[in-house]
Amino acid sequence: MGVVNVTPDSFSDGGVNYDPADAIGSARRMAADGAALVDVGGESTRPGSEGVSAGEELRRVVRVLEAVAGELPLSIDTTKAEVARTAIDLGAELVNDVTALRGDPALAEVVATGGVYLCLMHMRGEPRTMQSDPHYEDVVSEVTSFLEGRLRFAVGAGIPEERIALDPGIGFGKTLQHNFELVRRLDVVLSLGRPVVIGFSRKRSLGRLLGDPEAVTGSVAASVGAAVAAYERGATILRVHDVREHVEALAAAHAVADAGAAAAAPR
Ligand code: HH2
Repeated sequence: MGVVNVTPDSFSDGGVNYDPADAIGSARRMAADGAALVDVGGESTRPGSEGVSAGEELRRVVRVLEAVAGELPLSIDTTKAEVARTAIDLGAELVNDVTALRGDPALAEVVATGGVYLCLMHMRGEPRTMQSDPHYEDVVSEVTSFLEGRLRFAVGAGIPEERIALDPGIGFGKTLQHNFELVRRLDVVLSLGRPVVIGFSRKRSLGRLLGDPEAVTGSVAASVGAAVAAYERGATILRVHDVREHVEALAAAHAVADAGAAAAAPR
């Protein structure tokens, strides 16, 4: 899943794709580089961000969606029903909601009636405050039981279970240790029986891991390492900014897994 943030302030690519022409070019390049899906967003959820109105979000994303809809598979990164409805009308196939249907009470019905896929993500708190001293007794079991509850809620709202993916929400109300522990024990999240999305790409934990305590982004190389680790633990959707690098690394990791499967097959 390639990331196109049509925003001035996203934590790692803010401004890069704020001009619709740039965003359209990026989306096309990501698809050409091997992205199976391009996730378009018009609101930053970086730590400390305040959010924008639905009108502003639509102003940012509609021209991009209109230009590439039908040409490449799209998802919409939004918490708002109005934005999701317009994106679905324009051809988006997945709604990526970082609030896991807790933000806008009208969103579940929009997803259900639109017949599209849904990603439910874990977030502790809200973007404005989520990174101020997050605390868990056991991050993996708490995140997993939250996702299980949101999955039940979504199914109860009429969204078929087989259309739902789950995401532990790397960097959303979590310390560096929490983020790595969630990937290390991804089998617990996978035990819910749904595909798992991981978005470690360029996140600050990767920069802090490499020795900069004030980092607000992580390097591409560290992002690729985290993505491969997540893939090897069963994640099947990797949300990334640097598509080509990830596709190449994952092709190699996949070839290793495939070689193992071939060796184990009866002759
Ligand atoms: N991360 C971000 C935004 N949306 N969605 C899912 N499912 N998983 C994630 O990890 C995730 C997400 C934050 O990254 P980005 O979009 O690059 O930045 P910003 O929110 O500042 O626009």
